[in-house]
Amino acid sequence: MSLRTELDIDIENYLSKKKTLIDNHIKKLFEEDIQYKDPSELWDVVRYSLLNGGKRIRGILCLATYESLIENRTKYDTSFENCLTTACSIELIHSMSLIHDDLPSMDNDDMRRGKPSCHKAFGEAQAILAGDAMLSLAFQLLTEKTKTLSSTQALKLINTLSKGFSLGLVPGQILDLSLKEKNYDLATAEKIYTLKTAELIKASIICGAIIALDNNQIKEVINPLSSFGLKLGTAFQIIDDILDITSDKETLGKTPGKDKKQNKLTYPSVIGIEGAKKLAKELISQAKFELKNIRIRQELLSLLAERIINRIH
Ligand code: GRG
Repeated sequence: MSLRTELDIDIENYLSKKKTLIDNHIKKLFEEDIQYKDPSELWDVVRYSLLNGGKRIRGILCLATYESLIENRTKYDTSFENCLTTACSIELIHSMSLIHDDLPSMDNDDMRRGKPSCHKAFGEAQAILAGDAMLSLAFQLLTEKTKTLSSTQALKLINTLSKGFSLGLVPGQILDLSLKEKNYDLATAEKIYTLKTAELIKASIICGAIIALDNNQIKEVINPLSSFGLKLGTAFQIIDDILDITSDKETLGKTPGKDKKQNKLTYPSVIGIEGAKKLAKELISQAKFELKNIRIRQELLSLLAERIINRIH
């Protein structure tokens, strides 16, 4: 693998190669380690939900941030594997949130990534428990399989991802669930989107920086990168909500039109589809601007940001 140079990135090729790397790393983990086989009633459910065609955007953003910040080849080679393991942890957290999101007591969806959602395939108890195992396994991997990282770095990764979950995803989900049928406004939509989606995207980007940089260097980039991640994450969720209205079941891999049916607060429901598209574009250009004042090769993250608003699923 070579260190990327500016101006020669084929973004589709980059996304596909990194997705394959992450998928293979997850498969290797489950194939090699006997702990993750017994009882099959648990690990088969985990495998079903984890290896079912996710885009791996969050894991890829972690790798891309790492690659955009790292300055020497030797360090790149030593730590790439740590970054790949971290990308797997991130995808474990993300995938378990989708399992729980699909449950009847939450978003109640029968389909995910083009297949029956986890509880539809295996039952509710199994889906809840598989999610629990995936969340804790994500943190276990960061302590066991990132051996060439310092323990300070490993702790920082754990802190960043656990905060993304406890202070991001979960509060965002609870606000989202409680808001149905109540007054809708843009500020509330922004708060929910930031928590539910953007915080984990931000955390994924910060993890890449934690692996690439030392303590002092991190201080210089943390605020602009956090802001980049939050803006990108909000745009990502806005596009998700637009696709819920404009796309079909086959392309989406899940049931479209659910937000309207459930009377959910979304950007399109407050400012319309065109207003939401415009806002997503504006957020991406603000996000890209955040990269201008830090020591980072900007092109890869900028291209990924553009690609995220042009996505079709
Ligand atoms: C486990 C207690 C507990 C709570 C979990 C369910 C939950 C809290 C949070 C849900 C957050 C959620 C589902 C946000 C939606 C984010 C989103 C846009 C998901 C779709 O992401 P993609 O398009 O999916 O990256 P793929 O399938 O490509 O991975």
